[in-house]
Amino acid sequence: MSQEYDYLFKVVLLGEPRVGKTSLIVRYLKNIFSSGEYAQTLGANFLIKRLNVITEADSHSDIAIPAEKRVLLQIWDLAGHMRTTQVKEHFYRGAAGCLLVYDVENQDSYDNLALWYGDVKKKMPNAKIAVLANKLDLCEGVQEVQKAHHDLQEIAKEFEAQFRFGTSAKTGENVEEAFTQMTRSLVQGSETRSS
Ligand SMILES: Nc1nc2c(ncn2[C@@H]2O[C@H](COP(=O)(O)OP(=O)(O)O)[C@@H](O)[C@H]2O)c(=O)[nH]1
Ligand SMILES: [Mg+2]
Repeated sequence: MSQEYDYLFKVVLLGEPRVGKTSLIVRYLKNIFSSGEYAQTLGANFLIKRLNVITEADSHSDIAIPAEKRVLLQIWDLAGHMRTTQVKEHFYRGAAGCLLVYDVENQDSYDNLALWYGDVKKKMPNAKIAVLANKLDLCEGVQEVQKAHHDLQEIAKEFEAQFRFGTSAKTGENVEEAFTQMTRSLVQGSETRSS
């Protein structure tokens, strides 16, 4: 029997309680949104998503043909109100990518993201990093949206994040894009290393 996937990656979501980590995962996996708080994790350490990504043609290689890769994504969610210091080793172990999430309407969640980032640098120094500014749907007017994007740009630069997205688990804006971009980036990273 042929193997069912080309790559398996572990991706973790980090950030303060209530920023919408679980909602983002539920939106991505089930394409639904519930306005109630998800009290706990989804009852498991992680959830699985299968997806195919097309890698970009590699200009440094003779074979400049984009290829489709089958990926199994292991998405890890944080239980309830775990604080950074309590995050278990097994949560970080083997993670290839990290989505750092804050809430655009919650300044503390923005300020405290540095604590999570510090953890990431210590525990998973080679992980690819994305910063997600979630709840973008709550921004009112052009100015607020602009400020949100400006803040996001600043923090992504500070964290040397590979990419950043303004998201909304409520409307679905950029949710699939964020996970797909992370996956594509992980595939590309692996291909470059192995060639
Ligand atoms: N308006 C809005 N509310 C959101 C969004 N994402 C999550 N929420 C709400 O924020 C609260 C916390 O979400 P939850 O996913 O449990 O956050 P977690 O603790 O980070 O996992 C819930 O009431 C969600 O319905 C979003 O993008 N927009
Ligand atoms: Mg949660």
